[in-house]
Amino acid sequence: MSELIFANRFFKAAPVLLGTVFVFCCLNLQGCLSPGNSNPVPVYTYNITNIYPHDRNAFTQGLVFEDGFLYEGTGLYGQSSLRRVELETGDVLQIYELPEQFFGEGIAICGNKIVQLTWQSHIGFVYDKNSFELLQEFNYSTEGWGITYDGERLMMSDGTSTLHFLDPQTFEKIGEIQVFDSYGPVTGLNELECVRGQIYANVWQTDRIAIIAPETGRVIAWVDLGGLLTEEDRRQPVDVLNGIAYDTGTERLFVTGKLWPKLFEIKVVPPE
Ligand SMILES: [Ca+2]
Repeated sequence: MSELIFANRFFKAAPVLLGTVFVFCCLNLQGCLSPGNSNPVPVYTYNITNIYPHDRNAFTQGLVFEDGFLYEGTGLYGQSSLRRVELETGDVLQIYELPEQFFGEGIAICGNKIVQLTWQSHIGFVYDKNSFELLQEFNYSTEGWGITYDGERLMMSDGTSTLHFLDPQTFEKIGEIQVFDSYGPVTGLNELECVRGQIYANVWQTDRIAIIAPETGRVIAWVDLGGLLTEEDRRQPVDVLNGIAYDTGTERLFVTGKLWPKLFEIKVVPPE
């Protein structure tokens, strides 16, 4: 009988206990995540240094600068491609068109190879950087969005807040980080670029780039790129900001967007 009474009391008390624990956790979580109670993430603005033409038909999903040229991966079924592009003119110097069943996504350059992801096919392609000859395919379990190379690892986004680290030889997964700011996880991570040891990430459907510490996943700054396109630029259909490339030699940073008529060289400006 006493065991029954104990059990009865326990189950009656359990919701109260669980409720107390839940409220306690929420208060603590709020304390951790509230921007007022943690170091606010600085928001950088930008200055435009140069404006270059960009193919209005390029649904930009990947952008890299190497050896004096832009390399661009484009998306959409039946329109996906890998391109070598002349910066100053926007002219497409070389193109490889993906089979129409593939929706091209991010690209990264590792040595003399170019890696290109596809959106939902779970297949990545590896090309010779000069000839664009298809050398190899590899598989991954998630969606493929953005990819970049830090000199040791490939870093890949999948539209969530996770960045996957891949071995550049075997394409096996070797680690991951969760990206967060003072409000919690940052989802929609898209095109990526390694810039001076940090990861720059477009956030899908926003005008913002997250600057991420690769060791922790913490967003150390936001770059607000609102206002890059003029009203005139937007008279024809344009899609979202997507595409970050960095020229390590001259420290130039380039950004563009899907179907944008322009590609911008910018400098990010920290708050005063
Ligand atoms: Ca990039």
